[in-house]
Amino acid sequence: MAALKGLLKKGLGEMDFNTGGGLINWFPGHMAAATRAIRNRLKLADLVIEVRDARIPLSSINVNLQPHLSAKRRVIALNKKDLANPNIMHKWVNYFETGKQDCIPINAHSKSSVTKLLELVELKLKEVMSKEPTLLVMVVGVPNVGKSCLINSIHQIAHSRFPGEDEASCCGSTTRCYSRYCRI
Ligand SMILES: Nc1nc2c(ncn2[C@@H]2O[C@H](COP(=O)(O)OP(=O)(O)OP(=O)(O)O)[C@@H](O)[C@H]2O)c(=O)[nH]1
Ligand SMILES: [Mg+2]
Repeated sequence: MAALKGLLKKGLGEMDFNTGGGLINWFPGHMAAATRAIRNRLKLADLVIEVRDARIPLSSINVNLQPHLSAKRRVIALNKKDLANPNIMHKWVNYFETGKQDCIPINAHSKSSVTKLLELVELKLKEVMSKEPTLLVMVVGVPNVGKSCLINSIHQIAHSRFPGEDEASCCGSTTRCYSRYCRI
C-alpha cells in the first residue's frame, strides 16, 4: 500500500492523496510553477493580452492571476468568436466595456481579426510608445483558448510587415514554450 501510494504521488506530481478523506490538493505542481513564472514575467510586460474563450469569458480565466492581470494595462481577447453566439458575445463586450475593460472578440485564425486586435494594442500603447520605442506585450490565458494560434498569426503579420527580420530564439513560456519575441 505504501509503495502504491509512493508511486501514485510520484506520477501525479504535487497532487496530494489524503487517505483520511480530507481535502485533496488538485492544483498540480506544473500549474503552480507556470503561474509563478507568468507572475514574474508580467512585471516586465507593458501590456498583456489575456486570451479567453468568447463562449465562456468568465470561466476561461486563471483566478490566481486575475489580481495581477487587472493591475496591468490589459486587453481581453475573446477568442473563437466564430464559434460563439454573436448576440451573447455582444452582451459580453458591453459587460466588459461598462467595467472600463478593453476587450475585443477575435478569431485567432483570421489575420484581419488579429490585425484589429493589434491596432487596439497599439492604440493603448501609443503614449508609452512615444517615450519608449521597445515595448513588451505578453499573451496569457488558460489552456486551449488559442494562445498559440494567436501568436502564430501575430508572427505572420509581423513577418509580412518586416519581411527580412529574423526572430529571436524561443524565450517565453506559458503553457508550453511557444512564444517568441517579434516586432509588430
Ligand atoms: N474555431 C476556432 N478555433 C480556434 C481559434 N483559435 C484557436 N482555435 C483552436 O483551438 C485549439 C487550441 O488552440 P491553441 O492555439 O493550441 O490553444 P493554446 O491556448 O495555445 O493551448 P495550450 O498551449 O494547450 O495552452 C486548436 O484546435 C485551434 O485550432 C479560433 O479563433 N476559432
Ligand atoms: Mg499553446
